[in-house]
Amino acid sequence: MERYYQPEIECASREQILSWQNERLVKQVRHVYDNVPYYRKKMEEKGVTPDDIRSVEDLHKLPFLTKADLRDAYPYGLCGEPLSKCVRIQSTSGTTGRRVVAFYTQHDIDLWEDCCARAIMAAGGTNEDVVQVSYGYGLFTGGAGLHGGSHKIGALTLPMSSGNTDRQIQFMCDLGATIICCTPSYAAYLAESINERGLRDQIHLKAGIFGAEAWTQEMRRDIENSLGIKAYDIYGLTEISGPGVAFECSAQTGMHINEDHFIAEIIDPETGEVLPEGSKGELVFTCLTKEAFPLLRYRTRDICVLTREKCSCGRTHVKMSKPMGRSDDMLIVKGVNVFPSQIETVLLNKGYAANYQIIVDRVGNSDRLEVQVEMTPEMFSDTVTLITARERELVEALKAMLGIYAKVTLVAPKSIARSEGKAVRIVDKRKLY
Ligand code: DLL
Repeated sequence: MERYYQPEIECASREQILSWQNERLVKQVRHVYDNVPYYRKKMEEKGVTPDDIRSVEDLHKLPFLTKADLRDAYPYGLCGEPLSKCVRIQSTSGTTGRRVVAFYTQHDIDLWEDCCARAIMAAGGTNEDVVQVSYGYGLFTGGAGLHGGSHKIGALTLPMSSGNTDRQIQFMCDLGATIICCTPSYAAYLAESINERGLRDQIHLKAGIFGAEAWTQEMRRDIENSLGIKAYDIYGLTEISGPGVAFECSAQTGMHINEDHFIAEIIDPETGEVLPEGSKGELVFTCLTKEAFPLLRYRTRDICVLTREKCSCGRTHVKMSKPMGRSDDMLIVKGVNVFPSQIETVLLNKGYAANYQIIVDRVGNSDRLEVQVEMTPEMFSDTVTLITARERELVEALKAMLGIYAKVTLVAPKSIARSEGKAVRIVDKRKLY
């Protein structure tokens, strides 16, 4: 079991980590150049050869990969191994209508599951735990990744997948699940359902591992309080394997990126320039150990900050902040940049649950922003005057946060459709993309 908390790797010195990265990068660039004609062409276009890449210092010479490249090369164009060596594909949920298909050899699956095992151990998991995996199984990486990680640490694994909330709660109670893995929005829904049924004292959860979508510190506190657990963030993306690329430790101050497998950079999303540590920008990953889908300098579109401050948990791997939005789905309303997480922060600070929808529309040439928010059951019996006053209060708070007017509509409890996977927070009727 100790194999999956690997202090010799997770707490290694910066020099040691760099030396692994240098050696692996050189090997990986050669592997990609020799086996992925699509990327070789991109290197040639930029006038770079594998001989130019001698260490991490040379990384900036390599061309970026973007989702557009994945689309162009779909389905096999970025695969670095013969199909006879590949044993699995996973795919994105395709909410944007553009599917990503990633390939894995058995070695890739093994390393991916190691990363997820590290995440579960960092959340206090051991082989004594009962881990309920309520991320979707199937093409989505959430179920498969956490399932594999849970097996690796020898925990009893409940492969629930998402949905069927009654059964989730029954198994959670009957089998004494101690760790739950799901999206934060589903965790909030489960918490609501458990408390409604008066079953809070029948659950034995101690921790939750939540990711795959943006969630705020306020939402973390809400889930922690309503379930009596510690809630850990986990990050990843299908292109770079899935969950476990980065995960939170007991410090809960950012997610350690598994630097023995991935090099992280922060770039200016407009210019592509590499930014100094501590800057806010777009996260870019280079896979060091993957065989079948070895993406180099992949632009995630996630906006965040990297820090190397000493962590109280002892891990030395660089930490990424929670993504603060995406460079591609950030809303621009009336010319102002709006991150859904800002709106969520206001709502949770004002005592609402994270059940809301942001609707953007265009009337004539003018953008209209509306936030529909569910009232709490207590508020629902309030007078119309009181409800109007609450709406006005939210309008003011949102204006202070965003700098623009947003219409606020308080709607009945439970009237916004619940999600078993990623919540649909934004309805952009302008169709600008
Ligand atoms: O969401 C992988 C995953 C599964 C991560 C389970 C964590 C837990 P995709 O469907 O490819 O993969 O979506 C990747 O989701 O680029 C981020 O924008 C967002 N995302 C993932 N984790 C987080 C997180 C999975 N912890 C995209 N916080 C990424 C905020 C996240 N956003």
